[in-house]
Amino acid sequence: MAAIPVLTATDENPRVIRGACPHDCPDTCATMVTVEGGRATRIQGDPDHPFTQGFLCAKVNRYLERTYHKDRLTVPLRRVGPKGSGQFAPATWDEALSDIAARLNAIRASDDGAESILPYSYGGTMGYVQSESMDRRFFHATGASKLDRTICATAGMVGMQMTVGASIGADGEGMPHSDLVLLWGTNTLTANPHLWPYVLKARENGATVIAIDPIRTRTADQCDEWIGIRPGTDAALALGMMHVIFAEGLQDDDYLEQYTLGADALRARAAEYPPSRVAAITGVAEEVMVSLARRYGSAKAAFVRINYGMQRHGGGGMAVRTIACLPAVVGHWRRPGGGVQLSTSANFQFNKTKLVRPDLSPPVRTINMIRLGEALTQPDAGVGGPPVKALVVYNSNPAAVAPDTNEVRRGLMRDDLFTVVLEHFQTDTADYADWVLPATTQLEHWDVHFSYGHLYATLNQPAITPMGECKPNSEIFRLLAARMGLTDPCFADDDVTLIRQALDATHERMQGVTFDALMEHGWVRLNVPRPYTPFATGGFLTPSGKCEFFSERLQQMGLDPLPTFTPPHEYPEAAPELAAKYPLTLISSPRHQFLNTTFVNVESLRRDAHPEVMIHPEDALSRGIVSGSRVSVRNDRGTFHGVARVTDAVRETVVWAPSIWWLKYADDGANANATTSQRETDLGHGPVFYDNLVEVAVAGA
Ligand SMILES: Nc1nc2c(c(=O)[nH]1)N[C@H]1C(S)=C(S)[C@@H](COP(=O)(O)OP(=O)(O)OC[C@H]3O[C@@H](n4cnc5c(=O)[nH]c(N)nc54)[C@H](O)[C@@H]3O)O[C@H]1N2
Ligand SMILES: Nc1nc2c(c(=O)[nH]1)N[C@H]1C(S)=C(S)[C@@H](COP(=O)(O)OP(=O)(O)OC[C@H]3O[C@@H](n4cnc5c(=O)[nH]c(N)nc54)[C@H](O)[C@@H]3O)O[C@H]1N2
Ligand SMILES: [Mo]
Repeated sequence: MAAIPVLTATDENPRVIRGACPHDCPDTCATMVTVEGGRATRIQGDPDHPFTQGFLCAKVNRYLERTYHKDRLTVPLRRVGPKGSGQFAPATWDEALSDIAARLNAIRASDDGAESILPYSYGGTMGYVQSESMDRRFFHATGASKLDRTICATAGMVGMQMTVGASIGADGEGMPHSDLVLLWGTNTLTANPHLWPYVLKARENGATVIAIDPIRTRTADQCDEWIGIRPGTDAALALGMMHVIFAEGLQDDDYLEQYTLGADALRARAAEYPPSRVAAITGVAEEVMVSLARRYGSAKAAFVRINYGMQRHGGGGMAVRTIACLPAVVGHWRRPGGGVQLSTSANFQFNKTKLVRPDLSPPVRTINMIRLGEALTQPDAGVGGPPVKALVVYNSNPAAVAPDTNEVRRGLMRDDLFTVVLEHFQTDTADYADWVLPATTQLEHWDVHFSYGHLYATLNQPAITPMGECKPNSEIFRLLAARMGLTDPCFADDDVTLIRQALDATHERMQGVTFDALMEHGWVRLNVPRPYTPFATGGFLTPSGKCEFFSERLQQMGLDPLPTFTPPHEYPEAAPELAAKYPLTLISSPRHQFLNTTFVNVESLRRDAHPEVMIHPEDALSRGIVSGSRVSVRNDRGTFHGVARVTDAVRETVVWAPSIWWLKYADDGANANATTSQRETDLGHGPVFYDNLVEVAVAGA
């Protein structure tokens, strides 16, 4: 590929500015933005970056269209109509900041105190500066309640912590050395597309590629095999694989002996999962399961890419933990391309303490973000303490993404709730705000990024000046801190200072990750070998230093210390009455062209699309549904509608509603989260978006 000239900011036009894709995706691409006459005219992937490899995804190729969208918010807006009506009038920054500062300070001074202020943020941008620095300092210093940011990954994260010790796993760059690739609960081509070239290289080198997913996704379609497992039953499949591996002597006794804890106990547990039992639980035929186990057991370096889809079930933490045991049973961690990868995030050791200043916070309560509905509608926020009286939302769109949107909306409608939303667009959440503040995009601000799918740190330099009166999140919190009389000198740090503080890290993996190196190259590999084999000779980050099949920590938490199959909350066998009413499991994983709710309003990506519901021919037939029928999807929590597509790409009793739609683009003002619950996973207090029984029926026009 031709080299792209990278010029410095002082050179003549056109300039190429290096950046980072800010989105919540494992790929964290290195971008190059061409700027001509002050306007960004082109965005492309860095051809030299080992993961980005010069291409961007369907969505981020449209980043300029999104940035220059006619609906970009460019001035502060004050609500002038009823909540939810979307009626706003422009205001000055001075008016907005004065009013917000006065309202928040009044709450702090009231009997309920500062804990009745709740920040709400998630992955709109993944950069440290705009998501985890000045904002956190601000809320810490005001004494606001803390937010437990569980909405995506904590079940799996804790599952990994309990087993290998941290969110660390196999390096994708080793995948070409693999002789078997399992894409297990991951829609790679949609959600992690920059891993795909490595999957193809492994296959060129002779590897078989297998997808394990209740849906035959576009990824599964490209694999050599698709195993259409029943949702929420992955731990049983993994235990069944271990059963066969131990029974047939395919385990690596030396690795087990040296680097694991509880191998005998695991072997006894696996013995409880013979193929017949596993087939009954998982819906995977015995011979398919046994063949998978044999191939896994006899492979030299199988790469198991698990992703977050499988952990969105009641037993999701245990599912991840159980699968994470597999490479230690067969010793695949020893070799490049072998092991399991959920996330690479814990390899990055930025100086978060300096960034977020936890010392500024008094002891306060913590509210779980997936229970926002409950927090806003129950007087003691469901966790004790004062009611939530102010909500400050940034980098998130909870009206559409949080589970149980009907309860969330009842909360957002409260007249006594003061809501501030920092946004690029008038989202469903912004419609409920008292103040909407216009925020900059990644083209307009500084940032520095980790990745959860590779091992490169990336810098983002601003390419253009902020649109209209937009300000970076960091600046908005800086200004609010000043208005509210917060005087700690840390509120004066500018964005480049924040980046330098993040990089002020001592961990040996961070050596060489410096501001100068990032300014020069745009991205820097962590100080680890390439490919990286973190557990080739043990070195697990658990208390014992071993891969913990037996976990004393789980035992202390009152949980099963060994891997086990934990059924979903809405498991038909355990809840026959519920299943009689609602016999189908709804999966609402991402639509290829959307990034959670980001990009839904970009016309070239939404096109003429409408919410869809994929249903198996047998399930459709018995309900009189044909492709094109308008259907309702419903349970006791709520209802949404979509257009049916009858397809054998979903297994029987599973329906798929590609997500996450903006409520305002749906003809009934609802999306899949009308039906999802605020219940938590077994580990990590995570959401159970796909552990969701529903019924589907033909609906009137
Ligand atoms: N294009 C695009 N890319 C994205 C996103 C996006 O919205 N759009 N979102 C980003 C974010 S925030 C995240 S967290 C990741 C999400 O991406 P992934 O981690 O890949 O997660 P999901 O897409 O939620 O689910 C992946 C697959 O798991 C399957 N699945 C569901 N339940 C089960 C189960 O019980 N067992 C098994 N084996 N499979 C199951 C689903 O059918 C789906 O195909 O992607 C990121 N990348
Ligand atoms: N039913 C169902 N629900 C789900 C999921 C699912 O698969 N199914 N997935 C879940 C998952 S994995 C996740 S991670 C969450 C995602 O939930 P969120 O993190 O809320 O993600 P988005 O919906 O993309 O909303 C991010 C918002 O941040 C804004 N934003 C981006 N950059 C900036 C910035 O610099 N400043 C400010 N102020 N705003 C910015 C964007 O405009 C966008 O509106 O949703 C969860 N909800
Ligand atoms: Mo996510």
